Amino acid sequence: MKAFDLEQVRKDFPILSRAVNGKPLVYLDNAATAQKPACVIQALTNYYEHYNANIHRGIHTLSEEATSAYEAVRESIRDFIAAPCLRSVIFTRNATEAVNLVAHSWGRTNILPGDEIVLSAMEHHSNLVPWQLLASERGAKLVYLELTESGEIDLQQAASVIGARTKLVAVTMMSNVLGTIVPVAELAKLAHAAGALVLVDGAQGVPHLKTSVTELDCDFLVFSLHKMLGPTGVGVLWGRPELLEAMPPFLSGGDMIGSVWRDRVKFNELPYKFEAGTPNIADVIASGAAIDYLNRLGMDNVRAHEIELTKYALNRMKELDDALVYGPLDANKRGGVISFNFADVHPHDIGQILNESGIAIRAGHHCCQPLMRDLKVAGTARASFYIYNTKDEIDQFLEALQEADKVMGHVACR
Ligand code: 7TS
Repeated sequence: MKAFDLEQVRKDFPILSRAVNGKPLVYLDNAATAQKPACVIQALTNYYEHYNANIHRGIHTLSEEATSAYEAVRESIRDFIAAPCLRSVIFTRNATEAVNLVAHSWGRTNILPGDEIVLSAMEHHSNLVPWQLLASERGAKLVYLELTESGEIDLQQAASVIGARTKLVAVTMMSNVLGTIVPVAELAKLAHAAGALVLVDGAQGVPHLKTSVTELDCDFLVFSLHKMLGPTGVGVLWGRPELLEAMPPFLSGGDMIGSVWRDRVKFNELPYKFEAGTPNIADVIASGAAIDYLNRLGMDNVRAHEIELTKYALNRMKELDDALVYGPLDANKRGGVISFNFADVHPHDIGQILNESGIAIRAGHHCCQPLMRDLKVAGTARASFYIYNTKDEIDQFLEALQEADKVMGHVACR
């Protein structure tokens, strides 16, 4: 039985009916951002047409409606990540801003000279550069979880790296390059035994895997709504409430205050302490429609669909003699992200040839330059799937790749 009605799902996404270079669009760049269903686009227009107002301040009807719609999304997100309480769900601009919030607020208060921050070797720059800056400011050190040959976390090495000096383990839930699903709960066990905290970068994980902060056993979780059918400009930080209570504000100004005197300020309570200024009201509200859409499909079905597509694509890619595929080969151990190279062909050339057939993939370093250095490549081509992708699209992708392989010439793969 099909996990959901794929044809109906495709009809819900207006953009999927457009053509690119005279061919129907095949959108395989979902790890960068996902497309938006009509209900999300309508939620945006509906807000602006009917109840556009600033929130948390007005006593008029429009402001009350906007405030309750905005706060209802906080509750949807709390439920989506199975968080125990609402006040620990904080809206940011994106996952990157949420990591920066933790690095500035928790990091500057808690990281001391000689402390170690443990990252994996496949982190996106967003979960790497903020820690580099913090470490150099505080005299702390970055330590890395190395990957196995198949691009997975080596738990034995992790156990040898996470220790008394570790203050934080900051890891991705799913790699945006290798697709690897990280055993976060196992790492959290090691981290907590060493007295360290765990931050999970859920930018790739949360849109594709059923998520529970309790099961992950993490202390902070960050993610971006635009990768899960929502608009751009909305991210989330979830943190353990007792940690967030003890943290100083990140940005300051309106909304994050309780009372202000000429010479001092008393901060607002959670979550508002971390939401300074007018937030991205419209996009948060439309994010709620995205969450509702994913809930209607069911995250288990989303995952099942992606496993099926990934299995199919990995299998078909074996037909390409010249292709080198990175990451775990077992679709159950990875998300729907397939990075690959043809020996001696620049990934940008692959991307351009595919674009001529209306197929959108990404090529480059994917904001993971240290991982590219480990892989000894400048970049990779990357196809990434979501709920609306089909096996037929993967066939078109494979045909175009075979064509590209012919055009670019055959060079034996290593
Ligand atoms: N973490 C991971 C694992 C990511 O894949 C990304 C974005 C981010 C953090 C940052 O998310 P943002 O919403 O704050 O920008 N990844 C990608 C990608 O792979 N291609 O484009 C963006």
